[in-house]
Amino acid sequence: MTASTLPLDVAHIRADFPILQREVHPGVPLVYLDSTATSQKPRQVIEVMDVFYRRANANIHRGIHALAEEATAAYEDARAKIARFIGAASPREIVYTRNTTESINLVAYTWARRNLQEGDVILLTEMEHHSNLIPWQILAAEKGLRLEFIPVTEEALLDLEAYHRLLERHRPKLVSFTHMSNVLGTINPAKEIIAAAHAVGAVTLVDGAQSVPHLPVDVGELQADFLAFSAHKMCGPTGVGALYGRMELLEAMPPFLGGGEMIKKVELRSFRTNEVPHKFEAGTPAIAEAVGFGVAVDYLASLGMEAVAAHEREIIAYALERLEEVPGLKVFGPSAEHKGAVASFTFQGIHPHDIAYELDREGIAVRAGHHCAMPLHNKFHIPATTRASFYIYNTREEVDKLVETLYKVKELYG
Ligand code: C6P
Repeated sequence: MTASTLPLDVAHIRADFPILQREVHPGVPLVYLDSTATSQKPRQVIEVMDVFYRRANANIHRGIHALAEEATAAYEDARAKIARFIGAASPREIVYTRNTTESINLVAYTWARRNLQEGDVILLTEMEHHSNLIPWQILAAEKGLRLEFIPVTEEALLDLEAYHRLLERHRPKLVSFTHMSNVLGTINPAKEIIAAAHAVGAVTLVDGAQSVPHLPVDVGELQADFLAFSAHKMCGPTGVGALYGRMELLEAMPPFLGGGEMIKKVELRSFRTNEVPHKFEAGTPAIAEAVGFGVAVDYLASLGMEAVAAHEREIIAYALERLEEVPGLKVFGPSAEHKGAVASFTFQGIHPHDIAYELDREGIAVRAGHHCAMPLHNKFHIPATTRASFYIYNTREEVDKLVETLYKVKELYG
């Protein structure tokens, strides 16, 4: 299959991403296989942010002048687009944050700190990114909470039987899990996990950092209580992310950070909080970035998330097939049908940093290391992996280039 017969019109998409036209070294074009770390940005996003600063820049929710009103409208329109993109009932259920990490911390420092008591259990999984682990470790130490973990099987899937047993045994107050692993690519059955958690009265938080950019995600369909995600992994800018929260929960939560915008009334020794979502948005936010986030969501919606997911299924199936041909290379993660477009691998004892260095010499950008998931690497008894990840603009030809270059690396280090 060539680029043009893939479920997306990849040639057309690639033309929207200026960075993909550049050479990384003289005469060496970029092959960007690191979208799990951050995606590239289409010109539509870059341009809207440029236009914002050229024409509409002002602080929001504060001024009465024309620019302030335009900036506020653009910021709030973007919130409405993000809400529609994930099927939220109202834009008010979208809280702007800096990123997924801050979204999860917001829940830890407000909802969880208010509602969890000593001895309560938070159920996580063994495949969490540090962002969905450390906030809970910090809170557990502060409040005497217990952390339990859904095990990962040898096939790199969550052990759902163990999950049901853990729910019965521990009756957790919160189940917080990654929808898609940034290392294994495992796509977890979020709807089933959430339904079972709700059956024992637990609140659920979905780490959507890797799912929202790559799969159709609808919070109504999932019945998620909280969903955290970042703009920069889904064609948007860095510095802005979102927390979706069910309105009833957001209404009852105390504020996160204190300062301007999150208040309705202030006296010297007291304050009254603003309405949701402003209650959680203290200080001047990343305004141009939020506007860029809205356009990123438009961009993905115009492609269609079903088509995005279908494209990635094609690419990862092809990548797995090609990588498995390479002697001495071992890809971690489940079989293609359970997997997003992420291939983390070890390669016959060659250090992942050496592999990444050699790939870079050929213009191929991958990530090497523990990918902020040290416990998961420990589970598989490896310190690090090399990770190639794919998105809407990647082609089979780029997979071929990766594989060819890996053969060269093997010759060099083998
Ligand atoms: N993973 C990676 O290279 P932030 O940094 O807050 O936007 O996203 C954090 C995060 C949370 N959960 C998952 C599953 C993630 O993959 C990430 C970010 C990047 O794998 C950067 S460490």
